Amino acid sequence: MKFIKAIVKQPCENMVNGLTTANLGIPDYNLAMEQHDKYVEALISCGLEVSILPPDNDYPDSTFVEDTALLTPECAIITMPGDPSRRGETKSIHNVLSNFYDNIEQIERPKAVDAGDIMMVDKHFYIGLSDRTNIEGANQVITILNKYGMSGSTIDIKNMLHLKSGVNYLENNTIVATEELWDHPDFEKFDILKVDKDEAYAANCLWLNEKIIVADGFPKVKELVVNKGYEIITLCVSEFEKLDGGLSCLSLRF
Ligand code: CIR
Repeated sequence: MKFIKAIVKQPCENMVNGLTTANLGIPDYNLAMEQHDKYVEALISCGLEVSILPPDNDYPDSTFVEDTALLTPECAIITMPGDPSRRGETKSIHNVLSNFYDNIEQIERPKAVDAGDIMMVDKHFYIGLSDRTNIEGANQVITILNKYGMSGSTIDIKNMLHLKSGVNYLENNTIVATEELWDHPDFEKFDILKVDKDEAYAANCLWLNEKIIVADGFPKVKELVVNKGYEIITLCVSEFEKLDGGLSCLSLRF
């Protein structure tokens, strides 16, 4: 797998009104902008060409572009975000993706899918059933994937916002996962880097062309990833953590 391009959207001042369960306080917009700039630099240093979309104050959570589309080697699937306040975010993403994809599919209401619930492992996609993604939405994604010669399956999740809040694929048959998923039968075949409860946030690591971006401030996860032989980049994303967002949420990669 090689990623060539990424799409990001700058945070907006209205991010202070974003959805959250985190209890970590209100994000500092200026600091979020600085952290976002560093995030873009990191993507570039991993070899990606990055399209930077301007902020959109109408959608406080719109910097979390990952949720708005599933990008596969064969097609893009525009999602139907599970929270009504985020549904309008897909329009600008659809517009920009039409510059890159001939095949663009669309999830329709009342189905719901946030792509933060979808983990790609080669041509198979694990889809978390969460408060944001329902079975009808997941089934529509699987039907579309099948049409393009790919496959998908569902995973029930409980104590996390999105599937990728708790598990991420680091290529090389390796996943990094929080406790809820360590013994999941679907993940038996993988080598699992086991993330302790107190560092659960950092399970949202991002594999990009042989490097792994890890959230700063989580020494045990950093050690796990380094000991596995990966080259890492650490980034502080504290202002996005305040809105339950992690490293993967901040970009679409393809
Ligand atoms: C939300 O609750 O929708 C945003 N505050 C955070 C979205 C994070 N996205 C992700 O995990 N893919």
